[in-house]
Amino acid sequence: MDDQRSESGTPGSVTITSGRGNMPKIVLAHPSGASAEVYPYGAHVTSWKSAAGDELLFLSQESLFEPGSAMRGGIPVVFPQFADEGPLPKHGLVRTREWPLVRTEADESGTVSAELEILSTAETYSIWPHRFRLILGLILNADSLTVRLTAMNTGDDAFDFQAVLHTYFSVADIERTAVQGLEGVKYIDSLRDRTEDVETRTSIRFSEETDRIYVGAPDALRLDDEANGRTVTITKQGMPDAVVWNPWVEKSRRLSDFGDDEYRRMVCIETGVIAPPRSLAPGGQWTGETMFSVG
Ligand code: TA6
Repeated sequence: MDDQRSESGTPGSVTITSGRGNMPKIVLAHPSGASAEVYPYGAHVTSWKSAAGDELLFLSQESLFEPGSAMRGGIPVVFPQFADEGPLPKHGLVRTREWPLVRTEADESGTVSAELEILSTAETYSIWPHRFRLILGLILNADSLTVRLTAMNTGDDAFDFQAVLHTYFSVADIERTAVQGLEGVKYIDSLRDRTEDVETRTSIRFSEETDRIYVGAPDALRLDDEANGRTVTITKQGMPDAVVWNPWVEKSRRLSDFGDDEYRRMVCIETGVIAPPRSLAPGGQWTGETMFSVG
């Protein structure tokens, strides 16, 4: 059913509490029982729970919650550079900076939404000499979470950017996990000197480290978390590319903020603009969004 109205007609809520590391945390609560949590630090979504109370996102037990470090898990926001594809810090500038909460709404239908915003500063300008404004919008319904990212060029020169929602999903067993929808799609293999190839598998399964950028991926993808008996549908708009990442054994050991065995319980399916980067003219605006739904 598409009707998101709560039985009682009561709206949901948005509240601000103290999160991990004493950082403020925003909690969106839908009348169905579904919820989402986002930290203004990084506009980092750290939790999305279904109406039944099941956590859909992975957050590492070892994640740091401190200024200067990115959180490990949830939905890091990558901008304006993906990974180490340029001279900026890995995954860009905004996952380790504050995004104030600028708007909330909980309407009669039950939908709960919030927007966080970050503006370039003299400090970001000293690292990346461009002026920008980004808005991360969250829209929570009973069965879905939509994450909408808008980038605006508020400066006088055009800039190129990459933008990604680096979503970590929680799965019960990586060896009983499949990603569907990428057959026939060209990919760049980040583990093999960026070699390009075409995905031949209908179902992507995991038995080794995987780190691939799928270029021009279909807008509907599916995550089958078989051991949990759960399927998450990923529907993107304005975000042409997708990344599938699992660090497997060795890389997990190398990541100081990630448990050695945690690769078994997560997979990243990332959505965004990567290859090629997008150009934004002065005054220009780009919006991409991804809806995660659980059946
Ligand atoms: O998107 C995949 C990736 O670029 C991987 O190469 C992997 O290192 C991951 O992101 C996490 O990056 P991080 O900087 O958060 O350790």
